[in-house]
Amino acid sequence: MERRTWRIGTSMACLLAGSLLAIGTMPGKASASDGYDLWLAPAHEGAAVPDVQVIGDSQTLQLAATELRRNLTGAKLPVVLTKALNPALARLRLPTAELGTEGYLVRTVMIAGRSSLLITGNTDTGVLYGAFAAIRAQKTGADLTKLDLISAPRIKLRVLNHWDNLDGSVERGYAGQSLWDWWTLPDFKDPRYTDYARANASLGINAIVLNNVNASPLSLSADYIAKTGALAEVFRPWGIKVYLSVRFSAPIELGGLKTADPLDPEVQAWWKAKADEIYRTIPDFGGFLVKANSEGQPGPRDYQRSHADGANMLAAAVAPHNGIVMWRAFVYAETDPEDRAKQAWSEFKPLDGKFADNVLVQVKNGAIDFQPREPFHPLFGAMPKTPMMLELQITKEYLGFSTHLAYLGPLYTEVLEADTRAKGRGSTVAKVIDGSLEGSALTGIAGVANVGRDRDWSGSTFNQANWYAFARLAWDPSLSATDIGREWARQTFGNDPHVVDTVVSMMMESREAVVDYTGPLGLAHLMATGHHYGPGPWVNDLARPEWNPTYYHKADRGGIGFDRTRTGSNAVAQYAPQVARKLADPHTTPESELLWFHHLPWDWKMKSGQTLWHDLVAHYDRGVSTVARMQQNWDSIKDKVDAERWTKTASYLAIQHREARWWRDASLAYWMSVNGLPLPAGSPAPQHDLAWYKAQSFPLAPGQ
Ligand code: GCW
Repeated sequence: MERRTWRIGTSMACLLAGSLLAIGTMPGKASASDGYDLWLAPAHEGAAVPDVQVIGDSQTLQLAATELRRNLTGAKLPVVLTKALNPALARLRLPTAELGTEGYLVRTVMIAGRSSLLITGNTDTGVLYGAFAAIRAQKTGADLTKLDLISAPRIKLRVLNHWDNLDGSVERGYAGQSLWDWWTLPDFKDPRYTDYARANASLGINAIVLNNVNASPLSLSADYIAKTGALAEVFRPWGIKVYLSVRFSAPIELGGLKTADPLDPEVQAWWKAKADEIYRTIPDFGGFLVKANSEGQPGPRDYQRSHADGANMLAAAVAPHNGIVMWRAFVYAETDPEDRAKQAWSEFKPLDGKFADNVLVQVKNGAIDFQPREPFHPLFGAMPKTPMMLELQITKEYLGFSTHLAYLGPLYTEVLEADTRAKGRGSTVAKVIDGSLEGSALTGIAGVANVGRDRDWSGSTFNQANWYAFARLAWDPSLSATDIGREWARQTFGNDPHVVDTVVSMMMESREAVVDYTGPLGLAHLMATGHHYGPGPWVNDLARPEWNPTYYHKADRGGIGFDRTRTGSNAVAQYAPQVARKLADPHTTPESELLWFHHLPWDWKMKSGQTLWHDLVAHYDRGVSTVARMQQNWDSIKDKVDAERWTKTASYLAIQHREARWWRDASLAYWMSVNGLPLPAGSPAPQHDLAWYKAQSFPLAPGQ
């Protein structure tokens, strides 16, 4: 890769100061950065280039060597890159079996009489991951001569889902236009595609779905297959396969057939021929991702066929090429009066065991829709015979777009650590998706990408941490959100302990702040319509009942919350009995999920001893004051962070503070209009009346 794409626009002096910081010796100001380098800022120009020896011949090994030469500083020993099957390593008796197909080992050993840093794996990609692991270790303060790393990913498919449209827009994208310039592909391969692949490879992402799940049939046309092929070529040496979202009715729109019925032989033949065509151009094409019978998308239910019928038809088309199908369980229908939170389980649970071997069912973390907090989805643990993928949202559709600082590590680990109790204690969501609970061979995790053409890729420096955290957890779902945050902060801002501590403390309280000011105590889906920007708890006039916030909070003079117990929708019964029992009783339901499962009177006594109303207000207040504290923290490291990133973050925090107050005030003004209660003493009145909040309109909000 060309150096120029990784240029940091600044003076040598700053570069030097920054890189010294990076090895943890000198406090000072991190070098200026526009964020393009992500967590991979290169070593400074003057640093001694390490002696890197590659044994073997592949583009991937060469890329690994280039990375080490660019990034390692002060390596006192030679670095040797080679695959583990190299006979020269036999006498070292390395635990290669532990490494699988993508794992790595990094260790100081004697090779040809010289103490060397060996980076190895069973495959070229494993070696590449090892090189990035060594770089990461050094950048976070480890001594290269003492490195002893062995690691293999716990999840096979570590996927980014792009919701990118062919016209360049990105659904729920807040970092500019799509990275893919479909117009100039396949002829022009923007160097940025390589930089993107490299960033993903540095964290072990091995799969990219290029296009939106609300898919255009055109992406399966011959022209677009060629374009996809060009991207696949760029990604291949970085260990990344491409996948496509497909529109279920493509045989009609593209193929001119009269039906897309999955049991129709002509339809099956069309998909088979289409898969063959794709694989002729892209022999290692990964497979398909499908959103069917959801939010207006076509699907097998249009023909009275099941989701398994639909998925299996596509699975049969890609199976001869070792392709897979990721079939989303994010389904709910306006024609179905059942509680929206129950519909996916009702539809999919009976299909357990009916999916082909190369199908994974992709399930969002919660049963509704990527809200700032949701209880874990009841499908986890409920389909033991079906490989189940977890889908997380990295882009912050419901957590303040690109401007609010919300580190999602704690959201991700909260769901991964949730105990489904499907097979007794410790049946965590992580174990469901890494296959260890049921012994599934096919495992996967997907994140809805937050990247675009913004110079800093993700719309803000701190949004990069969410991409980073997703990928690190995809590799090892047992990592802690704090450790990941610390690791990211060190690579992003340098190793000054004060900076790292400050940044990590901001990150670790940020997601809870968003929960507090947008939807505390288990409230959710209270946002304004369409663009989902800002509060709209009063909205109750949309065509479909479950699109209205009032459907979710059910607030009235008597109380607030959605009764999902036996007296209500009984969604709790979809969980394993031990979990269901706990959630059926408001006294044993975690207060953070209270109003998700229960409709309670405003004067319900909370664990704090206060009424529900008072606690609710306290959460809103806490949300706003946490953002104020984050601002103060950021101010305290002004002289330690480069002006470019500091200023942008400070401006964004100011936006967040204003909008946190807006969310709080609008929500409280509305709740008070419903319950007629005064605010507790000391809690400031909303800045405007309810009518003012209702009158706000944002037709140009991004990401739609
Ligand atoms: O959260 C909702 C979004 C839609 C999205 C949908 C989904 C791609 O508002 O924009 O569509 O989820 O996940 O399919």
